[in-house]
Parts: sequence; structure tokens; C-alpha cells
Amino acid sequence: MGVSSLVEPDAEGVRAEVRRGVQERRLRMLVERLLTADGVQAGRLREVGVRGGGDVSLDELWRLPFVTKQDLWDHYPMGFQVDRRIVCIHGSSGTGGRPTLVPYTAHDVDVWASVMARALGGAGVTSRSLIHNAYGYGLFTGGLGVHHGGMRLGATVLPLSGGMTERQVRLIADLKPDVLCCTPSYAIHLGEALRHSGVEPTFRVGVFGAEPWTDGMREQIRSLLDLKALDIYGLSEIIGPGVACESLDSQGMLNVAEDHFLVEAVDQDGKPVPDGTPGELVFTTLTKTGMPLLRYRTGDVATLAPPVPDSPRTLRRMSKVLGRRDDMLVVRGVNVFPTEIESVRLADPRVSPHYLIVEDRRARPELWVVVESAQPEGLRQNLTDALRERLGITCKVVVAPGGTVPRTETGKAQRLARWNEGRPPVAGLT
Ligand code: DLL
Repeated sequence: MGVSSLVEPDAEGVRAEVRRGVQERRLRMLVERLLTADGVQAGRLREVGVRGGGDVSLDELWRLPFVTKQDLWDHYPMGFQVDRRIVCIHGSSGTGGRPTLVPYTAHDVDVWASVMARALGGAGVTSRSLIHNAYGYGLFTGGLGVHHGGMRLGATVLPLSGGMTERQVRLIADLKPDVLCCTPSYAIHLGEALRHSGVEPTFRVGVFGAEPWTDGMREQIRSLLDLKALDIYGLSEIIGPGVACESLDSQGMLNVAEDHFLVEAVDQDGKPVPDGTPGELVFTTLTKTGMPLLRYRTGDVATLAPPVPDSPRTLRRMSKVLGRRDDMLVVRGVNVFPTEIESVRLADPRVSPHYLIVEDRRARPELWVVVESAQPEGLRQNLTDALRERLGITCKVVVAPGGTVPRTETGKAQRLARWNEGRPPVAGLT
């Protein structure tokens, strides 16, 4: 498998200057739409002196106000909707149990299908493919996002949703799908279940996302499922999966669908950071109509990069998500992203994929790392040393028997728990 063809060459393959023209035109139209709707974002635009689309430009994007998740919560449920022609609503359960709801027009669903078709096409999926789609169907955008994109591409989609793993194993044996779409943690779970039942995996490629995962985990998935594992990124507020996706030829980074979703990376003060420097991703939905967002701060930290030189794909790229701004743990003054702990865990073959980081906030801040292993000999000390080397702090490592860490069959894997008082979130922390 080498280079995959472009699904929409006029969008994915145009020269950078041509795309910039399209983006600027769309930005101005977006600002017009927001001002006409006269909602929260219109008020903020007027505060910075914007009276019409002609007052904004890509060069001066930094002058325009941000939108944050807190803004969406403050105007829950639908305060950012600007078009009445809504055909469906998606969203995420969100942190702290506070949901975020996103209304889509038929036009938005069309954009979604098209960016998802591009994402799948870039991964080598074709109209002859059978896609085993184990992302959850429902309010969560994973299931239906892949569904829309797969159908747009002309592929066949098996809408399995998450869970009921035995049935999934049975269908893999019977139908021999060539494409797997699900969260990376479920891919591992499914891979283990296939191995356990003696069923040979039939996948050629997998498109995994919705939660952070590392290159080490990619290797683990590859060895369990014998497929090419690619990363897909997105968030409900912007559209769902398809905001950015790795392709076979994108050299480990994700092509951003930047003709629809303009991307910036900024520091904590909201100032742009140069390519290659980690920053918080900020997206502007250039073409959305139901709930368009201007400069939405995602909380996700990644680096940006230009396209691969001489590639037919001319979109800017983002790295894998390095962590979330609010998931960054500050332990005794040291910044730690859970993905760094994940990398250390993966480097040791004795450790199972199921683990939990516990941020102990009861007295002196401590970080516990609970892992499962069938070969516990010396492991606690080895992991403590490796973590100290990587993070610069001493973590309390607990090596527990298989089954200790709670599993997630559906939805996103929970890798981080907070321990503020009372009983520990998992057994064995003493
Ligand atoms: O997770 C959309 C999605 C579905 C993406 C399926 C990919 C595949 P939300 O539920 O709104 O939407 O959660 C969005 O999940 O802000 C990131 O923090 C995280 N996330 C999504 N994709 C990745 C990824 C979907 N590939 C939030 N790597 C985002 C790391 C990811 N984190």
C-alpha cells in the first residue's frame, strides 16, 4: 500500500495560494452569517469593530475573539445555533457530566460525509471495501460520522457500534471485513477477543481515534490485528471525526480538512505558535451553517506542519494529539501528559494494555500508575525507574493482577481518575 488517490482533488490537491483564497472568501461569508444571525458571536465581533465580512482577513485572524467550551456550556443547550433548518443533533457527554450539543443542517451533514469520505479514501478505503464500524452510534459522532463517509465513498458499512464483542468476532469470521473503524482501545480489546477465539483478523487498514493513543499502541494494534493503523481526529463541536485524518502517505501526521476547518495552534495566552511547537488547536468552521464557530479553542495540544513536500495532498498537517490542556497534570511543579505515561507502559512487554493513572489530590500531590501484569517480578521497580527517567518525578506504581482496572467496552477508555478524598478509585492503592 503506497499513495492513496484523492477523493476530492479540487479540495485536497489545490495549490496553497488557491486554497488560501477559498478560505478567505469562506471566512468573510462566515462572518456575514454570524452577524446576520445576531447571536453571541455577532456581539463579540461588533465589540472588536467588525461590521461586515470585508472587515476580516486571514492575516488578521488573531484579532477575532475566541469561543470556548465554557461559552457553549453557558449558552446550553442551543445558544450558538444560527440556522433553524436543523436535521440532527450530536454531541458529547463531556467532562464533569456536562453535555455539549451540536445542531447540524443538511448542508453540515453533507460536509461531514465529504470530509469523512476523504479521510477513509486517504486510508486506502475504496468502494469495494467492507467497513466494520465499531464506533458507538448515537449522540456520539464516531458511529454516524464513519457511516456517512463510508456510504459517500460507495463502500459497504457494517453498523456494529461498540460492545457485544462476541457478536463482532462472529461477524469478522463470517463477513471478512477489510477495514476496521473504532477507538484504539476497543481495537486492542477486539484483537484480544479474536486471538482468544482463534479467529484470523481480515483487516487491511484501521482508522482509529476519539481518544489519545501513541505510536507504541499503534505497534501493539498492528501486531494483534495485522493491519495498517491510522489516526483520525475530530470533535463534535467542529463536526465529529474527519476534521483531520492520517493517510497512507502523510508520514505519521494527520491531514487537516482546512478548506472547511481552518486550523491555528496557540499558546496559553492565545498567541500563535510556529509550526513544530506544541500549541492548543483552534478551529474555525468555514462552511458550517447549523452551529458555525469562529476560533474555537479545543483544549487539544498538537503541533502543526506544512504538507509533505511534493505530495499530491496539499493540506496542512497536525501531529497526533499530545494531550489535552486540562488533562495536563501538574505534579510537584512538573507538567505530565498521560500519553507520556502510556509510552513508558508500552515499552515494557510485560504490562497489559489496561492501566489507570490516578491523580491523588488528598494531601501532597502524588501520581499513581496502576498496571496489570502476569509477570510482576521486578516490574514495579523497573516501571518506577522508567517513569522517573521520562517524567522527572517519582510515581507510585502498583502492579495488579489481570481484571483489576475497569474496562470500557463502549465509549472512550478512561485512563485518568482523580482521587480527592475517601476510598481510592481502584483497588490496591495503599
Ligand atoms: O471523539 C469525534 C471522533 C469520533 C473522532 C471518532 C475520531 C473518531 P468528541 O466526543 O466530541 O468527538 O470528543 C472530542 O476527543 O477534543 C480530543 O480531546 C479527543 N480526540 C478525538 N480524536 C482524537 C485522536 C470525537 N485521534 C475530543 N487523538 C477531542 C486524541 C482525540 N484525542
